[in-house]
Amino acid sequence: MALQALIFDVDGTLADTERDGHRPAFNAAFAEAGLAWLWDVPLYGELLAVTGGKERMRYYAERHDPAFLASPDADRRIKELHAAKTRHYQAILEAGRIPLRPGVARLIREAHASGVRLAVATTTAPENVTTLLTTVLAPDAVDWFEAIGAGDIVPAKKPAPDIYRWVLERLHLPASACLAIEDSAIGLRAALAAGLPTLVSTSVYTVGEDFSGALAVRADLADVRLADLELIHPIKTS
Ligand code: XBP
Ligand code: MG
Repeated sequence: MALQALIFDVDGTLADTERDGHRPAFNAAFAEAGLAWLWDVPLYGELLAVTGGKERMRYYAERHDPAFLASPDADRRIKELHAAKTRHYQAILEAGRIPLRPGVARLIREAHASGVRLAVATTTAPENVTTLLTTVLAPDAVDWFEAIGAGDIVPAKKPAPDIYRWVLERLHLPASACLAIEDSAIGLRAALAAGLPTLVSTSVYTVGEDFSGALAVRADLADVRLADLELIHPIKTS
């Protein structure tokens, strides 16, 4: 079975969203809530070891503000902080401040036009995916994707393979017929654990990570055509 579907990671792969999108949105939510938490660029790079915004805040608080977690309403506050962060992040996206990375729009359009199916597997909240796609790709771009696996749809986030497995079930395809496109070692591990051949397009925070097991590693998708993906994909039509 030849290449039937592309499954895209979102943050870092479709767009470099972390440093100038998610990070300032977290900081705006912290300031609004009167918290003295401030995630600078290097600290945020370390915190990316934990996927999922709620999980990342909890991890930070465990190390830097245990008193916050000791409070009986800590879970509710984390949820509220995350909702506020998502609101700030949406505003950043809607202002057009986060462009798609080189080659992304062309590759997605090429796949869509050629009948190669499209899906998304991400740990970010679903509304962040739809806003990104509609603001910087096309107003109807969400409809081009047959499955959007995002956020809390599965409890175990990347590097667990669950979100990729969820997407594969939705597509009714074996992993070997698909290709995942990821930017991080954590995402690559998730995709490989689901059995997916994976191309890495490195991003601001992930350059230099260990991408063992990837089909190929590129600096971006600028020169990556659908035909190139069909060539590197391990399963070919005979
Ligand atoms: C990136 C992530 C997310 C975002 C924040 O996901 O790790 O946690 O940083 O998103 P991916 P939320 O690379 O899988 O797209 O705050 O919405 O959780
Ligand atoms: Mg990513």
